[in-house]
Amino acid sequence: HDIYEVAGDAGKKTLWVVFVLMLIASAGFTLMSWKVPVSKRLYHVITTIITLTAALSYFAMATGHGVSLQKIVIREQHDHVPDTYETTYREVYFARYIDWSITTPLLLLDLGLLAGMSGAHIIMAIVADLTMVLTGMFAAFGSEDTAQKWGWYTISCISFIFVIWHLAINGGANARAKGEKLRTFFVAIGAYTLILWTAYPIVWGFADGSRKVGVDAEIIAYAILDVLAKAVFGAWLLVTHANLRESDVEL
Ligand code: RET
Repeated sequence: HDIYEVAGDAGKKTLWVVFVLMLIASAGFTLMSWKVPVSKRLYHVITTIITLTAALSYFAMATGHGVSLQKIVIREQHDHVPDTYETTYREVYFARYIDWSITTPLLLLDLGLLAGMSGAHIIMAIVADLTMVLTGMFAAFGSEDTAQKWGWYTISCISFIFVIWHLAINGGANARAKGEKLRTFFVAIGAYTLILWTAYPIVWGFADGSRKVGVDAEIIAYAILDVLAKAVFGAWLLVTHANLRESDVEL
């Protein structure tokens, strides 16, 4: 009578739906790239890699890869039978962290190029971002309510704050220098990104963290966030880029 927290039908269907949506987005971004000269395709390429990577990650999760059944906690049973224990297992979808370690740096690259940040500043934001994702993965593999688990979570959140702070301060200053139109767009898509990205550690806290939310709800919450943060973000960026000369990247 161990307890298993695993995906049900709703979760599994959701994984397949997002796989298809990410493929459609990738195809759409590729078609859009063919409408502009090669020299203007950098955002298209970056953004297509983002949704393609997500498609691979969702294919993995939908087919049962990239997920491990993690032993979370062992409790003594209080049914007057001595020495009997109940173990709780929960699925940890570690494919997400592999996905995020590729896609979140590329999202930051999109935003960094848009703002006109220097290579060095973009790399600093990306290193903090990778620290956030990898320490978040260690948190996910911790046992229930340990200092280890929440310690990693705290380190991940601090890294996240550094990413945001860096993008807002350095990115904001550079975007301002590129004129009013670009600054307005950077602030809008930056705020959109900030709100969505902030939802991830909140979902994590209720799902992987305190396990108040089941695996299906976790899958659905991340699915909505992933579609908004990757596919909708990408569409918005590419459509705006087509009509905003200041966003052109000189390499
Ligand atoms: C974790 C848990 C530990 C604390 C923090 C997290 C932040 C995750 C973020 C993920 C963003 C993902 C995106 C994916 C694809 O579009 C690892 C959940 C701070 C910010 C944008």
